[in-house]
Amino acid sequence: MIPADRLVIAPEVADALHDGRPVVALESTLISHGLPYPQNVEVATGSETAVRSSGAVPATVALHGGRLLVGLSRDELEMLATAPRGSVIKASRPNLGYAIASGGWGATTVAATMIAAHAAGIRVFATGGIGGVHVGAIDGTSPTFDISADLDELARTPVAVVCAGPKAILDVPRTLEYLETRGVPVVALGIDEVPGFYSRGSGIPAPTFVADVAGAAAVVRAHEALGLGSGLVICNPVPAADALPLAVARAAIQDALREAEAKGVRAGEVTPFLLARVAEITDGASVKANIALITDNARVAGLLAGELADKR
Ligand code: PSU
Ligand code: MN
Repeated sequence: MIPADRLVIAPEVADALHDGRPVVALESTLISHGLPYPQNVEVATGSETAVRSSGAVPATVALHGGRLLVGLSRDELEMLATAPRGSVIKASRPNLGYAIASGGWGATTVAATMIAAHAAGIRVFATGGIGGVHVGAIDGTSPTFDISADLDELARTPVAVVCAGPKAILDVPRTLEYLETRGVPVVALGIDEVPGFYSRGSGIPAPTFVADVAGAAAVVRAHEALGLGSGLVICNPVPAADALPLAVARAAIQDALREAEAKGVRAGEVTPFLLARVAEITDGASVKANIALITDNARVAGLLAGELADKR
């Protein structure tokens, strides 16, 4: 358990949790490292608004001053979004202690946000895409072993994570296999394929799927009741109006991956490089899709949290 002096829960969030009202956690790495300013603030506030429109209270998670913050004020959100590049630590489970010890600003990944959400008693969390097994992680001429800590966090922390599927720049089939091995349910919402992040489908059959949010809530409730201890991945496809055709997204990602390989881009630079190249190749359409899916996931997570709170 995280002691109270390391965890600051915003009053509005604490009140909602105390009353058993729905709360949705939101991550902050996509604010500090995922999107450029000012789109990052727009998405962050847009996600909070979407959670509220679904009748739930948003709790954006970050860390500052040696403490995890669950629920940011407007000023704190703005500070995080406008902080000079490199001054905000991208905090995941491995470096969470380091980030807390630094005393400065840290943005939380899916893994770190799950840790904070669970400590605060929040059951539902919305993001864009989860981290996963990177292309070449296990099958390159020189395997990188680059597998996100998000996957093992999902295996050990019971929070339902609403996303648009694993990030499309990842090795999606192996990410799904890894989640299966670690006992993490992957549930597609309103589609029988794993959502393709930028595109609605991926061509990969969903391990399990439900028709609607009520169906997802029933799965989450049963999963929690069994005390399985793991989280769940609830995959909500990007809204049709802003989706990229699967072939377009795939071609852009293939080109970006080839360039990254040729340029020898490595480690933490891989994701930002790929996202930026895909944005250029698709003439900004991928950024539009990314923003739309993040906001819609927040809306759906709000509805899910509402269903769960109703039938406590
Ligand atoms: N998906 C995006 N943009 C992002 C992320 C995911 O479209 O910035 C972030 C999330 O916070 C996720 C993290 O948890 O990237 C995964 O990073 P890594 O692969 O280094 O664990
Ligand atoms: Mn990684």
